[in-house]
Amino acid sequence: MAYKRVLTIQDISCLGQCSLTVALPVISACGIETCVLPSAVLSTHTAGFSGYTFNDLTEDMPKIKDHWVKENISFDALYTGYLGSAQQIQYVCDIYNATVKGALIVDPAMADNGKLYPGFDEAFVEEMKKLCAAADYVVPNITEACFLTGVEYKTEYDRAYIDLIIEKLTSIGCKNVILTGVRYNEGKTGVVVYENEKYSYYEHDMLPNSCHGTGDIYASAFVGSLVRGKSAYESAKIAADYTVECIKATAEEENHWYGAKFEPVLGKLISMLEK
Ligand code: PXL
Repeated sequence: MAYKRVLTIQDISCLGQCSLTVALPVISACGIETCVLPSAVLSTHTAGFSGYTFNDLTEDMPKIKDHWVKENISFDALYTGYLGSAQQIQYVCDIYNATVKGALIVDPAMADNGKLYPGFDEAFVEEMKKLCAAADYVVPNITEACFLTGVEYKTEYDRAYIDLIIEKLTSIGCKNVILTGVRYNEGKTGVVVYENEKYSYYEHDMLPNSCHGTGDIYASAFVGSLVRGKSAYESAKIAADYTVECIKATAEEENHWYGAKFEPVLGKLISMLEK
């Protein structure tokens, strides 16, 4: 396997098992050099903690890009997650155009369970649509897909609803879509992979406990596998199986509410990738 270098742009939540503290170890475990550009530094993530600090690093982005361009630095892929401001989206596009030779993978990390995360608004969603339109792969959950498309958020739905979301995502310019958290059957959940205009679905057991940060674990494992050269469907499946292992590992301890214990099962991810 050729040695690949990925750039990921998302926040550092100092504590919280999300964003860069997940992407860096997970993609590195996939055997890929992982360079990081923090979009913001927070003392914790914003889901369940109060009084967290938030240092927006928007102004660093163009300076970092200029230095990389001067040094002739380039990346094989760019993976974006939680961004710190609407203005960052144009800077991210500039960084992509100036330094990245391969795929753009966008996790429009901004919402879950029918709601935007604190600090995000319609102006951010509008900018995020532009980044998604430029991406080779977008990895939204259903809430994020609804904000991007204007489709009403539902928790009970059928295949026609998911087809409508996919159709609307493609009409705003999304090329390939990995839609997470798609539940058609009791006790099950899964992921829709819409690639080259073809729909596939990977279904697996839905565990009783849910954890914060699983979207970031999922997207990071997807990116690691994709950049290693696996297909989008195989990567979506590996990422789902790995995320299930993380949730199972977390269920063993009741008080671990803020994130998923992805570290003890990194070996399982590596084994899945080697098959
Ligand atoms: O996991 C998504 C995420 C990333 N970064 C920060 C968050 C969240 C979700 O709430 O608050 C800072």
